[in-house]
Amino acid sequence: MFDGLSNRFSSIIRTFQGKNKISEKNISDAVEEIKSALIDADVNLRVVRRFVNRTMEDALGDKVLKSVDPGQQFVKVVYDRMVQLLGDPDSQKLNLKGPDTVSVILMMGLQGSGKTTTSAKLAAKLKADGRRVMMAACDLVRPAAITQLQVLGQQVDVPVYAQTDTKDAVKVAKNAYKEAKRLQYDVLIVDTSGRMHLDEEMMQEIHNLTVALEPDEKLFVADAMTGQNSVSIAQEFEEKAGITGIILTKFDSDTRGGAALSLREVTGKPIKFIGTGEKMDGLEPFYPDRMASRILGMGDIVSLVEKAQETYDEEQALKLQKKMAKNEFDLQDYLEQLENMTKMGGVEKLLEMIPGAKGSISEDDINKKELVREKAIIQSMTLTERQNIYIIGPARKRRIAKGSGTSVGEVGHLLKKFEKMRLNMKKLAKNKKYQSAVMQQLGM
Ligand SMILES: Nc1nc2c(ncn2[C@@H]2O[C@H](COP(=O)(O)OP(=O)(O)OP(=O)(O)O)[C@@H](O)[C@H]2O)c(=O)[nH]1
Ligand SMILES: [Mg+2]
Repeated sequence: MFDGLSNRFSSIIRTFQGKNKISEKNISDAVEEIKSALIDADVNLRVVRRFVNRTMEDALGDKVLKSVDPGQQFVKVVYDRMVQLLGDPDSQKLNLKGPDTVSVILMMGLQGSGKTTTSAKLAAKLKADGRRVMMAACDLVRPAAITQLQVLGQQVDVPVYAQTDTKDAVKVAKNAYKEAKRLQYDVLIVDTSGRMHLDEEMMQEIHNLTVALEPDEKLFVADAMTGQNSVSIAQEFEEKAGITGIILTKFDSDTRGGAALSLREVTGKPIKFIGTGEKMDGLEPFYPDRMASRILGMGDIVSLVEKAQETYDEEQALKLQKKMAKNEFDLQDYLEQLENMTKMGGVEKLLEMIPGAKGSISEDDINKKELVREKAIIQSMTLTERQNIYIIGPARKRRIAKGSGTSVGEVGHLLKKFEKMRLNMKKLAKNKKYQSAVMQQLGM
């Protein structure tokens, strides 16, 4: 994806790098090049025009032409505009309710766009985030659809609600919701049948589903290969059902990228995830900034972005420290840290990351098996339990132990250990000397 576009962009950009004098003519030539590159990538014409006009506006101002490093500034203008075109970093996250209510995610889109596969991928992802997820098989049109979802559900170890005694998708969805509520799941992902936007009856069904379920997220699943065609289809779905976000599948395919670059601008809805393969781990959050640097094919941009990322980590660390000082550090935070550690691949690194951890957790406390067990235990808790361990009485302990394949004793052990750790952290985080050390460590 984006190979062609990226080649064009990097050659345009290369001519600007290091140039310390550029003219208006240079800029308008470059923008003209960008325009034709975008059109060749099958980007919606209206979107191209807007992008080009805005880039021109920014680029012709004093900010670029009179700056010390106009080449670099121009590149930054293009980059910023590209990020903006792709979305807003704050709207990428799913909007789900708290864990004590069932949040509903409705998947919709054309036939074969990837709804069923993506439902299971998303279920796996949310489960890994500690959510209790169930799926509902509401494609009652294609004969094998229910089995397909069940097979995928088994693969990712997420239960599937299905009914073979009716063709009424709304009825199944409502029953699934009741069942999810009864069994205390907190996310219900509803797979629906593929529908042509021209089929009135099918579009009415998706409308009825949205009315019956009042979904928290209505995700339009679009195949990146359909190019800018998907734009008009998305608009139809928006009219009939409302869209809260877009998932672009088959990003791993060899398409020119037009859909990715057009959908957000035309619909105003964020692209939340991209599908990057047929397997269950082929789903990634969509980051406008990273995608922009990929499209622009630029290393410099990447380092710029990495710098920003560092600041983010610093902010996180400070936030965490504040929480600790107030004794608000909870099991959910702890779980996130455990997950960070798995990502970064080292206990040492983690201890450096959590202000206070190095002193308060002795390193022999941390052995790998125990961490895996702890993660499982916390994942079997509801978010409320993670936020307030004091509500965990004997009955909850039994449930958590059962859910995580551990014993009540092990659950109790984790709770005790966590309490002690938190107390130590609080003491440490309140210590003035320590605070200034943290600040210094963060370079502030
Ligand atoms: N390469 C690749 N293939 C994908 C991706 N997502 C889905 N697929 C494939 O696309 C095909 C259709 O996927 P489904 O999940 O069945 O699509 P659907 O929208 O549920 O289809 P209908 O229920 O028939 O409307 C399958 O062969 C999937 O493996 C992706 O991100 N990358
Ligand atoms: Mg399907």
